[in-house]
Amino acid sequence: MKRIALIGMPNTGKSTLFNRLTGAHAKVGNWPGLTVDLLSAKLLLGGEMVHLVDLPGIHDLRGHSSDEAVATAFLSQHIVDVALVLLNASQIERQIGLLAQIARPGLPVIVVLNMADEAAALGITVAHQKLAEQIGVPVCMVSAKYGQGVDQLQKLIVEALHGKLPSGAPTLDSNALEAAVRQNVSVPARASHALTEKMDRVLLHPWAGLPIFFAIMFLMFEAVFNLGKPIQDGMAWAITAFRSTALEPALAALPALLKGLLLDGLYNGIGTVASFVPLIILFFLGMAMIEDTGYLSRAAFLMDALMSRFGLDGRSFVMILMGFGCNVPALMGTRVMRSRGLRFLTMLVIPMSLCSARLQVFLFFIAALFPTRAAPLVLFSLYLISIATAMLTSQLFKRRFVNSDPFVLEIPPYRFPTLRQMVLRGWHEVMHFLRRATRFITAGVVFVWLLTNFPTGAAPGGADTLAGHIGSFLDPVMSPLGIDPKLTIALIFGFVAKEIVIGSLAVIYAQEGQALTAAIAHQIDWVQAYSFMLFTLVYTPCLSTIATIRNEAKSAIFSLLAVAWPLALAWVTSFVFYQVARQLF
Ligand SMILES: Nc1nc2c(ncn2[C@@H]2O[C@H](COP(=O)(O)OP(=O)(O)OP(=O)(O)O)[C@@H](O)[C@H]2O)c(=O)[nH]1
Ligand SMILES: [Mg+2]
Repeated sequence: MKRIALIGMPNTGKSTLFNRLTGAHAKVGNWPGLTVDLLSAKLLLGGEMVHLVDLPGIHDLRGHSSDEAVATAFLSQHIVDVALVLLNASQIERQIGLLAQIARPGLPVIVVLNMADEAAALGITVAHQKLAEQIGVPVCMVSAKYGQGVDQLQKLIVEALHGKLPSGAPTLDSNALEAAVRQNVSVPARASHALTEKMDRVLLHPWAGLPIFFAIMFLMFEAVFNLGKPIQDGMAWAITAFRSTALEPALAALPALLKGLLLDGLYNGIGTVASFVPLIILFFLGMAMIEDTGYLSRAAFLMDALMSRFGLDGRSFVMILMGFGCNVPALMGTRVMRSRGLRFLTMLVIPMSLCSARLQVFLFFIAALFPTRAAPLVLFSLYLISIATAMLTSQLFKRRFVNSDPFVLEIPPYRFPTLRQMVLRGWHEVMHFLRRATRFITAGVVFVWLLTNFPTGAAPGGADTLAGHIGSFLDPVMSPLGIDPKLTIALIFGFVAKEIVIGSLAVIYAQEGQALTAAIAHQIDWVQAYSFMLFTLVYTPCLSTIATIRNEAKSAIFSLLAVAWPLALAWVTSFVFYQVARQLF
């Protein structure tokens, strides 16, 4: 199958074009360095199936960061049939140099000037036909985000695949290229993003910037919570109703044990986790707004000075924020860092980011034990503690992992997400949940069910079951934190995936929906709940996270540290909180 590669500098819209051409849902965001790995998808072009490959952004082919290495290794190891070189249409002069490096005899190249809409808004005009003639390579103006020019681009690709285009003019040297650009691209004397400048005067204000940032984050959490809670309640209600009206009658004839496994194990466990999915999607849409508008880059800028006191930098902060979604892509995102010390330190702190799987646990416990009014504040306090533990960790380890790379970040103009991008993003999150459900959650809840129901004869979930024995074995370590044996079992499974924590509570209590919330509220008070949440927040990240750390760091010792340190810190944090709070309340 023929192969087409998308090449360009970071943040030029490669992934957006990739999604546009293939209907895939690669992650897109207004942040340079979002794609750090190869993505490929098949697509039908002119009656032929071809592979389209989305590469991480590169500044030049001699780049030194791990994400650039992914791109250059791909280009040197694979045969590429057509190279689409993406340039930001409003920065052609700065980006054209890359074309000179990529073009080589025999390689058909198409220059794609993306973000034509932005260039037009800035008053930039490109005589792209003339430019194409002068440099001997086809040039196409597109707007990947809005779809303009994409048909034309597809036609060009088909022609290139059939050898109908001049392939790889051998003499594309950068001087000639720059001269051609000067002749054919006209930029008005003051091409500025007026709206961006206006907004940044407020949002990047020297002393108001940071408070505004935290206020925006808080408002976002509040909005997600207020919008999402009723939806989640509705889901929980529907899941309970489906069980009692349809499933129970349908399975009535099955043997009790099998029925227990299917209903109290699988259905309760997965149903309870699933009821949080709409809320999590809302949360991701909120994060996507912040990411896609370009505000994330501002956050990096605002936090850089503060972060550098802790041995990190603005990019590390952005990775921590990305970790609020899922730690795995955030860990991979550290590939843009050139300094090994900085990269390792950032990888050590990312697992402290309150990811969406932990968010489910917290939403559940907050709903069970705190009044609705207090809920957003309690949740926000956990986010702040998440950042604080990350800072504490980096403070303690910064001498071990020293940052040797100066921080340079280009701040992109504000861009507003389209409905299409939002829908793709929401869909991506649903798929993510389903993947984790098939990989971990199902097996986890079945396993918990076995532990809480065997040996037969013991009261399900009671002290004589296997789970009961494990729980009481660990009790001397966990009871000083106010964490009882049942919660301890849930935490053990949380090692695998944090989603299982809630799923396994549903199984352990053999309840779901409102009944489960009530059962837990009956068993523990808010101090215990908060201590449990603190432990869940900090302790060892899930299996996927550990595997990613192992893969990215390629060091067993570092991976061990990344598992052991959070576990120890979690214990101490919960212990201190619980012992102090017990004295006070
Ligand atoms: N206005 C406008 N914005 C665009 C266009 N194409 C992409 N964008 C936006 O530009 C930003 C970057 O897009 P991505 O597709 O993530 O860029 P990328 O080249 O894959 O970036 P890296 O993966 O970091 O190398 C996102 O906010 C997109 O929504 C376009 O044609 N017009
Ligand atoms: Mg990308």
